[in-house]
Amino acid sequence: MRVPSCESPSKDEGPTFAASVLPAPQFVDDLHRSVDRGEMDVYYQPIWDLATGELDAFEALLRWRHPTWGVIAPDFFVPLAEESGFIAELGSWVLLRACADANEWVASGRRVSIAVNISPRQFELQSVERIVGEALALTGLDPRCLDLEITENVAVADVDAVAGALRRLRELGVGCALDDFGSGFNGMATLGRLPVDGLKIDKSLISRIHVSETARAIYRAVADLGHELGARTVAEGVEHPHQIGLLRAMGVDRIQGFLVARPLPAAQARSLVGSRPPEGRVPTPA
Ligand SMILES: [Ca+2]
Repeated sequence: MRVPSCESPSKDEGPTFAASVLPAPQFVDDLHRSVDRGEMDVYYQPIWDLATGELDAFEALLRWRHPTWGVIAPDFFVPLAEESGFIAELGSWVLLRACADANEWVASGRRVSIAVNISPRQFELQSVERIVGEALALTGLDPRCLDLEITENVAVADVDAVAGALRRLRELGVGCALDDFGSGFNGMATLGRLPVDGLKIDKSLISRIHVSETARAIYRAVADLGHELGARTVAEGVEHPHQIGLLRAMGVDRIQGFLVARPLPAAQARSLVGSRPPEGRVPTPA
């Protein structure tokens, strides 16, 4: 099995392992033991409100510190976990951990939401409604502080069953955002069938908005679509200062990206709760 050269998803820990050939079975075995061995960690990438400049939420992102290969990006190991079914255990673990951390931050006095990615495979393998309910009950987190991020690929599962589960969770106050919107071809259809209240616009659409009128027009159309549907929009992958003013002019609600904040360990994320982004790198309050 060829392991792609990859770097930490936050780019803040340097390169991980170089392109190599690993024995797949051993690698998957390692993955299955990673949680018990304490090698998995959850990092939190801030999401800022574009109008107020204040911290609004964190997206929980997995890190795997392999004892031999170093930090391995989720882009590589999550597909393996989905293939083997381990994603059910891993997904439950992340959800519980993220809810516990978020509840601690909320208890400190300031409301902040936590966004947790749910794999389409999880809907096939387990009751997402049940594990969300268990995580909320075990941690005491206010359901209104939890957002689930799902991708359009969720349509490979029974989309009506998924929609039903999400509606019931929504009645509890749990939010749901369609992730990486604009990266595929079926997003529009999925958007119409699922009760989403958030739209995360894929980072592939933002990269040229500060240099191309065409790119801006496409981005504006996607953001307008989200607003027409009553969804809060999040710009993913904000990495250029000139993008912020353009996003504000388009009425985008929130921003996430290396320009404003990289994924942080839990302790650093906690210290950010209630703060504003560093001066000069952030939109000033509208
Ligand atoms: Ca996501």
